[in-house]
Amino acid sequence: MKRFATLSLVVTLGACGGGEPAETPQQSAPAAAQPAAPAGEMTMPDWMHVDAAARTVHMTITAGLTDAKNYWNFNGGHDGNMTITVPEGFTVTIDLVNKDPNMAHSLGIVTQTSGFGAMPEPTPAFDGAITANPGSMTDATMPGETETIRFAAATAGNYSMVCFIPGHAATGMYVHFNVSADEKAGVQGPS
Ligand SMILES: [Cu+2]
Repeated sequence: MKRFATLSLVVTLGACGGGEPAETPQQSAPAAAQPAAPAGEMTMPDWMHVDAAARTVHMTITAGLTDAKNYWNFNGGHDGNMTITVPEGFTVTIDLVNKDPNMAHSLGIVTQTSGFGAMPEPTPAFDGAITANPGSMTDATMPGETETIRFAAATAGNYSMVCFIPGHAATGMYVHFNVSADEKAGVQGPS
């Protein structure tokens, strides 16, 4: 089912005073430095479940869980301010739920960890680690839909979870995704 939402644009009009000095023209700011990956203690949020005996991880990732970045976030994480860690060799199942009222999203795990362009290469780091039609505004995971992917986190290392809808990762729709060689699992950052 498609849902439609009305966007209200609130425009604040400044007073048109006659005698005020003109504002100094803004220089174009240099590109913001990539924020460091969060370093705090790992926690196990209720959206992530690890079965050590079965060597599986299940997580529910909601695009637009909060309104941060105009809903362009994964469980509220964006701009690399969250790190999800899974143990190497475990089978990872991710349910991508799209709660953004307006916009398609997608999810994939890639080797790139920063500096995303407008259209990230939709090549997953692990077989199966990407949702269908990930760059399509009309055929990716649409508002109200859920899509499930499953893959083996085969090789330890630092990866990213990104959205491939044009402009989303560049705007900040990515979080860190690490595969731990020493069986660690959990989340750092807002969760
Ligand atoms: Cu997106």
